[in-house]
Amino acid sequence: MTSEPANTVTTLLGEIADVGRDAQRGGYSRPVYSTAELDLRSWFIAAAERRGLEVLTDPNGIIWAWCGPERDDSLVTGSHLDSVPGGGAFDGPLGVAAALAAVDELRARGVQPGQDGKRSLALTVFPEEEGSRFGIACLGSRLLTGAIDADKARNLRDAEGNTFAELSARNGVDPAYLGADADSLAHIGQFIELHVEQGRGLIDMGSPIAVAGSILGHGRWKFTISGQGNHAGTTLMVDRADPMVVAAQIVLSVRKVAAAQEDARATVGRIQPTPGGTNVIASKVELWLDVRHPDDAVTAAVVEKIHGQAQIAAANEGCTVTLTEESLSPTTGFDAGLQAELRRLLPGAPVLDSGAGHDAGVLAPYLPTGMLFIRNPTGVSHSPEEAVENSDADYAAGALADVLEGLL
Ligand code: HGY
Ligand code: MN
Ligand code: MN
Ligand code: MN
Repeated sequence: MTSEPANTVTTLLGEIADVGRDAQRGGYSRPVYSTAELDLRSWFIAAAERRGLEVLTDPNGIIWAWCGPERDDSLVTGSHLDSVPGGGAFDGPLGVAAALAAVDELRARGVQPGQDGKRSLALTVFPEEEGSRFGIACLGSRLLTGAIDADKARNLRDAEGNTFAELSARNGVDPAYLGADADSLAHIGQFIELHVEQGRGLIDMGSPIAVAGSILGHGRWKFTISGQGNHAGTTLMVDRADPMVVAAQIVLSVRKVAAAQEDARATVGRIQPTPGGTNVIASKVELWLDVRHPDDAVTAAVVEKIHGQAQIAAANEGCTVTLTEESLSPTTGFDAGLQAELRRLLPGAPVLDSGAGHDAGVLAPYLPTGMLFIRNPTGVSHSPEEAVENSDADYAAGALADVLEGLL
C-alpha cells in the first residue's frame, strides 16, 4: 500500500537542518526550552497549522496537533524535538516530520481523520525526552502519565539553576497545572512513535523498517564524591583526598562490572568536577551513571556492585561518596495486539528490540502503544554520525500513513 514517497520528510527535515547546530561538539544541541528547541516547536506548530490541525500546548509542555473534532479513542503519533548535546538530526525529529508528512499522505489518499466515521488523529511533541537539561528522561510523558510527581518535576533544576516550573512559565505554560493528566491520557486510543533506529539491527536485517518488540530497562544514577579541594602545587601527593581519582576508578569499575554481566550496558558519559580548575584539586566530583539490562533486578545488582567498589575507592582516597537514583525505566513490552496489527499493515517488517528509551516506552503500560524504527545506515546515534537515507526517511511517511490509515 505504500505509495511513492512524496519527499515531504526530507523537505521538512531540511527546513530545520540549521536549527541548534553545535559548532563545538558537532551535531545538534537542542535542550528543552532552549532557543533551538523553541524554534523547532514553532516550526512544528506552523507546519501543523498549515495543515489545518488544531494546535495546543498543555501544562506539561506537550504539544498536541489535532485532526478531527472527536477526542475520545483518538489515534496519536509523535515523538520529541529536544536532543542530547551534540546529537544527531533524526533522534526525535524524524518521528515528528514523518507524522506531519503522513497527514499529507493520508489526505492524498482521501483519508480524513475525524470524518466518515474515522477516529481523530493527534500529532504530539513531548518535551525533555532526552533528560539532557533536567536530568529525567521522558519528563513530558512521565508527567502526562503521573509516572513522576508533579512537585518533583516542578523543582528539577538545570545547570544554570532554572527550575522546570520557571522555564515552563517563561514559555507560556502555567506550571501550577503540570502533572498527571488522566483526562488526556484516557482520550488516547493508541499511540504510535516512529523513530530512527539507534543501532545496527536494520542494517543487519536488510530492512528499512521494523516494528518494536520491547524497550530495554534502564536507569540513571548520580555519584557525588567529596574530597579536599586544594592547591595543585603546594599539596603533597600523600596529603591528598582527590575525588577525581575516585571518579576515575568508578569509570573503570563501570566498564569491568558491566562487561562481566551478560546483556548489561553501563555508561559514564558525564563528569562534573567542582570547581574545575587546571591547577586545583577538585573538592567535589559529580558523575552520572546510565545502566541498562533486560532484567531490572540485574540492573540493580550491577549498580550495587559498582557502588560497593566506589565506596572502597573513596575510603582509600580519604573521600566520601554518595549515590542517588535519578530515574528508572523498567523493561517495557509493547501491546501484542497492536504489534500484530502493525506487522499486518507493514508486511515483512521484522520485530526489533530497542536498547534506547522512548516516550512510547513510558506510555506503554497505560495504553496500547507501538513503535516503528527506520534504518540508520551508520548504526550510530546520540552523535553527529546518526543518519537516515533520504529514501528511507521519505519511505517512513508512507509506512506511517499505511499504519495510521489501517488503524483509523
Ligand atoms: O537514552 C535513551 O535511551 C533515549 O535516547 N533517550
Ligand atoms: Mn529519541
Ligand atoms: Mn535519544
Ligand atoms: Mn594561585
